[in-house]
Amino acid sequence: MLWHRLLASTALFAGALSVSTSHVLHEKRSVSLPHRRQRVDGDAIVPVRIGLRQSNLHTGYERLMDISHPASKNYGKHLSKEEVHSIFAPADETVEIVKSWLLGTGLFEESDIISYENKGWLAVDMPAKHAESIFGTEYYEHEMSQGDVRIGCDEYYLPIHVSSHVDFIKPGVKLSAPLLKKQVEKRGVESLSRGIHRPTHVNPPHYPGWQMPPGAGKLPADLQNCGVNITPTCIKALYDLPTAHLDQPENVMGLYETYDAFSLGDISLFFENFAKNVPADTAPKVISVDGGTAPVAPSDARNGGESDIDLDLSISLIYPQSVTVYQVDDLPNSSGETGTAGFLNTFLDSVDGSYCDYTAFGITGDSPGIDAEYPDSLAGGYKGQLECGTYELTRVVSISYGEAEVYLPKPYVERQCNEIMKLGLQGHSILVASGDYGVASFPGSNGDAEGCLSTATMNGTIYNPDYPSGCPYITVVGATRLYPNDTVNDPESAMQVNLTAFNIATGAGPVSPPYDFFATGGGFSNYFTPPSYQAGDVANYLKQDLPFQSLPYYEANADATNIGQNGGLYNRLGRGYPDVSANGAFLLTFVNLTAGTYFGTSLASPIFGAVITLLNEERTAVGKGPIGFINPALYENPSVLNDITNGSNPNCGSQGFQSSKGWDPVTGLGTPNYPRMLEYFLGLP
Ligand SMILES: *[C@@H]1O[C@H](CO)[C@@H](O)[C@H](O)[C@H]1NC(C)=O
Ligand SMILES: *[C@@H]1O[C@H](CO)[C@@H](O)[C@H](O)[C@H]1NC(C)=O
Ligand SMILES: *[C@@H]1O[C@H](CO)[C@@H](O)[C@H](O)[C@H]1NC(C)=O
Ligand SMILES: *[C@@H]1O[C@H](CO)[C@@H](O)[C@H](O)[C@H]1NC(C)=O
Ligand SMILES: *[C@@H]1O[C@H](CO)[C@@H](O)[C@H](O)[C@H]1NC(C)=O
Ligand SMILES: CC(=O)N[C@H]1CO[C@H](CO)[C@@H](O)[C@@H]1O
Repeated sequence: MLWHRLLASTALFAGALSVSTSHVLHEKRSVSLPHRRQRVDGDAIVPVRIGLRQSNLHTGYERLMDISHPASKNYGKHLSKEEVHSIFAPADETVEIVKSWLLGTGLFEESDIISYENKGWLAVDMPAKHAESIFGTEYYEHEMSQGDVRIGCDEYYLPIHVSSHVDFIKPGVKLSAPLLKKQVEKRGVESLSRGIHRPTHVNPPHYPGWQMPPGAGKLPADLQNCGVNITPTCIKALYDLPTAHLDQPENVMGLYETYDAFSLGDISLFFENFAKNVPADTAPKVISVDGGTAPVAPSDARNGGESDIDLDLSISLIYPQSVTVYQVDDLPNSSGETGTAGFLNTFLDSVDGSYCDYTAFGITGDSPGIDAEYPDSLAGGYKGQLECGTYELTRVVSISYGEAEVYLPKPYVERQCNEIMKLGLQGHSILVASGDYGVASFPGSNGDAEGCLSTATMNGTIYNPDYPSGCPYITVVGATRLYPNDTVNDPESAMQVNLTAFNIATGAGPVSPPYDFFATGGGFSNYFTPPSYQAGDVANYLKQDLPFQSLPYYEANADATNIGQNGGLYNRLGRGYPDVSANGAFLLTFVNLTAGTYFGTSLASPIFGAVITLLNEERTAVGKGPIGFINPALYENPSVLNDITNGSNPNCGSQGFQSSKGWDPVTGLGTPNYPRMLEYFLGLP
């Protein structure tokens, strides 16, 4: 990156701002960045990208409701890829206005302005002093933990007549270069291995001093200790899942993985011990997207447990149905080495070629500096071209990865969410784990130990909603748990676990803060408002007489620039998540051939994905199409789920939200009640 090299110079540019009264504030940062360094050298070349605003993006939601709402006469009438693309073809009317403004400054020649093929954005490489002058701002370097530097500004201005045609400028409020290492993290499937090495058979439970709960003695032996050791058998009992028997090519279940990779040795140990109906040599199909590779040897550093667990759970619940792993991005780009903050776009490109150069919310194609770029010249990098539309997308995909929503610019997230809406229109169900740190993002996010947000007056107390959970076209899955004295016939609670206390009980070493306390992720997006299918439920929750009512809140504005306003901790106007939940605690499994107990929403998302897969199979068997985007049908008829009413998701120094009757931002609408779901979804067209 050109400007990166030039930043080495420390010379300050003292350029005058040339903003007249005809300019308006276009974007402003609300949460100040902690590590601002010196002013950018005025002669450093900055690759400015001007995202052009599109006007034809707002009919998608109605169309999705039209085919996903159970009361609609068009329920289940999914569209073909071609139909979806023709509906959302980008308009291109604004480019001339922005271009003539740029030319009018006298700083650029026509040939300096690069207009991308479908006119979604304009690109001009210019000295920082020119960018500062035309945007009325000052660019600063921001140094992050690994010593990476990105540049950006706190606010910038545009002429009134241009502002309405522009979504955003980058670098701007959005910083322009790779920085934080490994922002995309596995959904903390916390390893709690207790020194049991290379076993062939494990005798659960691993919970010393545990006594069989009252009533458990009447249950079959393999259901007696589900409160401290969840197995596929326990999960089937909790949700009344049948033993799967169908194997239809159209219902292969998909798993998204990046960096982390499964090991055949581990999953086969799981099947041998806990899912005896699955042959021990059962393996998924692996699709390598842009150089991703799997499986790896059990002892490989990339075998962190995430992929193993996704496969353990999905395969054991849907076998003989098969599973496809989309192993996304080459090593340099997926390891965090190159600092990419985005992680879903290259996957979406690979399954929908039109997304590669699709324009929405002012962005065309992938975002350099946020998304991986191919061919990748780094050692071990993928040398081919970016894969566009190379693969078919499975009907159901579970994603157990995430990061803080505010790490990504709102238009970037909106464009991606719009693509997920398009996949819903085509009958796909996209699920994501809601996160494991309650109302915070990952520990360390946003420069805060717990992963909470700050303002000038609030230090790490503002809730930090997760991405991509805010997207209302995703089914966001939270986690539940049983307590040790519970059986599968007791109601579950929200997943919360003190890992240090657990480790003390099991004889393993302590877990250091802030990793020592897990709580299912939930809350309210700062970028998205509640979709109509959810609005009533969110409003009901916000009326309930629960302890969270004592927490101050804010109402996020359209650009989410007022996070934390008036001392508020959460956005009372946001899309609430999760939508649903499933068990995410006490999974005894094998990673690096070593037994350990795992917790997290990473467990919950593949379980819920398996449930949708089973339902799709039953629908296929009677000649019906897939369920596709499931949220509107579930919110319309929540009685097909077990409402979870106990527990909460604390963090950021406060109590978080409380689970309650009906939808709540802790466990959503609840866990699957398979017989009711089956009856309901078989009854829909
Ligand atoms: C896997 O286990 C082996 C043997 O116990 C150990 O040497 C190796 O470091 C482990 N690998 C990882 C990535 O922890
Ligand atoms: C914020 O709180 C953390 C942890 O208590 C502390 O280390 C840090 O110095 C505080 N920062 C400010 C700006 O007060
Ligand atoms: C388990 O539940 C029974 C009956 O409610 C109670 O008597 C017992 O004390 C409980 N045990 C623990 C360890 O909480
Ligand atoms: C977790 O448990 C440990 C040991 O009992 C305790 O010291 C610690 O305060 C607990 N942490 C939280 C966050 O409750
Ligand atoms: C409800 O959740 C709390 C933790 O928030 C837990 O201590 C308690 O045991 C749960 N109650 C039941 C009945 O499961
Ligand atoms: C955004 C990002 O960091 N992607 C990297 C992927 O790999 C290529 C080739 O090494 C880098 O140039 C990109 O920066």
